[in-house]
This record gives sequence, structure tokens and C-alpha cells, in this order.
Amino acid sequence: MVQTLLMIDTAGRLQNRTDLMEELSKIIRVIRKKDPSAPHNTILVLDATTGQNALNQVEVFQKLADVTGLIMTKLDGTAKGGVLVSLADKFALPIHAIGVGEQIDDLDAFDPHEFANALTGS
Ligand SMILES: Nc1nc2c(ncn2[C@@H]2O[C@H](COP(=O)(O)OP(=O)(O)OP(=O)(O)O)[C@@H](O)[C@H]2O)c(=O)[nH]1
Ligand SMILES: [Mg+2]
Repeated sequence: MVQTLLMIDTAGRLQNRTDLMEELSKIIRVIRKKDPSAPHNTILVLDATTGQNALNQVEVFQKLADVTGLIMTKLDGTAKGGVLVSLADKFALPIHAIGVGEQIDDLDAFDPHEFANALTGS
């Protein structure tokens, strides 16, 4: 049996742009016509520099798109990464990866112990 993996990267979504968010819902509706159980994973990529705004972002995206996991980028060069703690507390979603730079190798697996140590400087 041939297995197919379809990965869709939806660009430039903002939770306060209802037109773009409506487009996102439509993408999901169209996918579900082909496979009612899809999408099997919906990963929201958050920018750490947005700080506490990430909480609202996850809330809005979760209502529309059943977010199943998070990635947080730009943890280099910002002290706002602590919002990941609030996100984990509020939404209990798996954090799949973190971005710590602009190179391809800078997307790291999320390690909660390492993250806590970096946050507290221990
Ligand atoms: N410093 C730093 N830069 C990053 C990181 N992740 C992405 N970038 C940079 O941020 C910019 C935008 O990255 P994209 O991957 O295009 O962002 P995107 O979320 O796909 O953006 P849209 O498709 O427009 O929604 C690029 O210049 C990336 O190199 C990160 O972890 N650290
Ligand atoms: Mg993009």
C-alpha cells in the first residue's frame, strides 16, 4: 500500500485577520471532504518575541483549527520565551520544537529540563 504524507504550510496567518482565519477554516473543510479524520496534526508555529500575545494566538487558532501541538521560534535574542511556561500550563499541548536561530540546524527538539535550566540560568 502506498502511504502519502501531505504537509501544508499556511503562510502569514494572524489571529486578528478574520479573512485569513476564515481561509484557514476553509482549507480544513476542504481537506475533510477527502478525509474526515484529517488533518491528523495541526502545528501552530509561534514567534517568541510576541510574548504574552501568544496566549491569545493559541486560543484563537485552537478554536478554528484544533491545534494539536506547538513550535516556538526566535528563542534566541528574546527574554520572552518564558511564555512557553504559561502556554504549557494553560493549553497542555505538546511542544514539538524550538527555534534558536536562522539556520536549518537551529530548529531543536524541545527539552523541558534544558529549557527550565536556561530560563532560570542554572
Ligand atoms: N533569530 C531567529 N530567526 C528565525 C527563527 N525562526 C525563523 N527565523 C527567521 O524569521 C524570518 C521569518 O521566518 P519564516 O519561516 O519565513 O516565518 P513564517 O512563520 O513562515 O512566516 P509566514 O509564512 O510569512 O507566516 C526568517 O528571516 C527566518 O530566518 C529563529 O528561531 N530565530
Ligand atoms: Mg511561511
